[in-house]
Amino acid sequence: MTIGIGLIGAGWIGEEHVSRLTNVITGARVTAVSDIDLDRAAKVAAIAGARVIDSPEKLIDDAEVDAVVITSWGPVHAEQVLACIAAGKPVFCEKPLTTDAADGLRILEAEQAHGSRLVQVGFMRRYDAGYRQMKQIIDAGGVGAPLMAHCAHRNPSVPESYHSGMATLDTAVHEVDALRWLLDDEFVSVQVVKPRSTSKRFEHLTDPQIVLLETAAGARIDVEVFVNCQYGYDIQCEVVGETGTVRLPDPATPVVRGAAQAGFAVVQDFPSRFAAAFDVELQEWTDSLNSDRALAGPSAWDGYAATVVTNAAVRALESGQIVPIELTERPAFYA
Ligand code: ISE
Repeated sequence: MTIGIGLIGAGWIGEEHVSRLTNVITGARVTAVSDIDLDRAAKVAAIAGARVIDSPEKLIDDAEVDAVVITSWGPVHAEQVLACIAAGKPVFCEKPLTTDAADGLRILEAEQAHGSRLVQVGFMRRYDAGYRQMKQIIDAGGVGAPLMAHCAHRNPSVPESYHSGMATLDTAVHEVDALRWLLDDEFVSVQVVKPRSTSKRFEHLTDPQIVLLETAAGARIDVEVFVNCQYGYDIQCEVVGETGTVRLPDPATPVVRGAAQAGFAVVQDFPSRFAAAFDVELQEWTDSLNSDRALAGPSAWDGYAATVVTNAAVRALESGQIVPIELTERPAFYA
């Protein structure tokens, strides 16, 4: 069976996903694209030979759209996801599921009222081979009970539109989800520490930031977010357990020796760093829709929980305080 996909939001990630769904993923075909910029929508739709539909609402209701991929701007995700649930259509929503945790609660309620899972959130690190190996090792007890994790999330640079809150809302949100998943634990508090700022940033930005998280089981996680590091796109993660440590491998790439040095190239952007993860993520999503298996990827609960943490982190950045993270009780539906 081939699932008809409608894509909302034809920015660069939308374009990447349309190319991926057209050229890499089997069992799905992009049938419709919508974007407020109709020229952009037309350009991206052309990749798949899809139709342009001039509103997200019409796209969601379209007869050729069996499932929806949302790659629009974060603040409009909530209403678009809710419209998909109302139409009873599966929806893959890029992170963040919502920018405001209260909207996440509305999505949880709507999906439970529908009675089965429709929502998957695009936390692609869960599909990265290195992270999956770490997860297997931790779950098998390979390092004992996790006590700490040290993470770094570095981008070479960010545009002027990137503001200080985005360090958690947009960037460290990946570590928030990956660590909840790796440790199978929820966060209970967050603090954001500001080291000396780099001179290589736009004046308004606090960069780097260190995000300190505490889990319900008492594990402590530090995430260095440094989005103007200049040298590359670098993701590091080490989990320290009672009997050992496990570290995310760097992407496999040749080690070159010469000129009295040995080293390997550092990836420059996240589409390259996580290209394979994006492929696996959308293929597994498509396969589960085609097989009628329940969705197994990051759920609306995961999207909601991540937003509660990142909203608290923004308050922590602004106040300099340790901010408690208060999740609603996890519904059995999301057990
Ligand atoms: C971007 O939205 C991402 O998802 C990237 O993984 C992250 O590194 C970057 O900082 C974000 O802006």
